[in-house]
Amino acid sequence: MPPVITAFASSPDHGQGLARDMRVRWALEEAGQPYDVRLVSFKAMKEPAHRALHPFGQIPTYEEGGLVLFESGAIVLHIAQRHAGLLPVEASARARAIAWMFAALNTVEPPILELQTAKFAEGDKPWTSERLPLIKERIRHRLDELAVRLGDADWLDGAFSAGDLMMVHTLQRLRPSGLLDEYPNLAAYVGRGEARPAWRRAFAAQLAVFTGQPSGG
Ligand code: GTB
Repeated sequence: MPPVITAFASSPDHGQGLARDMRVRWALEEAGQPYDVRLVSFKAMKEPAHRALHPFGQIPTYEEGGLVLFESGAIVLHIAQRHAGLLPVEASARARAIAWMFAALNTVEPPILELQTAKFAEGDKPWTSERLPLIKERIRHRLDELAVRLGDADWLDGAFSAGDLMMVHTLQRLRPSGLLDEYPNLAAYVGRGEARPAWRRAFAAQLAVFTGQPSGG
């Protein structure tokens, strides 16, 4: 039985791949593993059946045999540890790739999430116009550092890894703000991620949820 993941029945981004099931889909595609998807409504996410899988009532989740996982980072790490293609075999390189996964989630993503919250959840608050430039500066600070480290390399540490997968998906959320385009090497890095056949298959599959058209894969 293939693993079953959960995704939005109706994603607010209209299938643009920004919801975090995209990370799991992409990892499974990189690993060449088939999977099934169970779509959940916002209402169903908060009901006991889904909360039994995800204590915070969110997507994505991952069910495989008796194993149930939540948190996109933990799910991608699980997939990467079980299947070839997402983590180097050599122990030190493997540890460094995992460090990049954590860097994406713990160091780069938090200010990006702050920007989303400020814009979409607190956009009507009186302090938001003053707060937005501060948040953008915090993001730029991280992007400056990341851009220097990446330099003109294709990927963060040698071959493409789960660290790049998490970082590319994290950075994609910045695109509408224009901040990503201030960093040509990071924009090109995200473009390389999106050019990967596995990314394209994953994107087509989650877009098909929105369009109702089969993704062909
Ligand atoms: N840390 C968790 C993880 O990495 O798995 C965070 C999970 C999470 O935030 N899930 C979101 C969710 O279920 C979907 S991905 N939200 C519903 C809720 O909390 O009630 C976040 C997301 C949502 C929508 C867009 N979008 O439309 O652009 C982008 C990202």
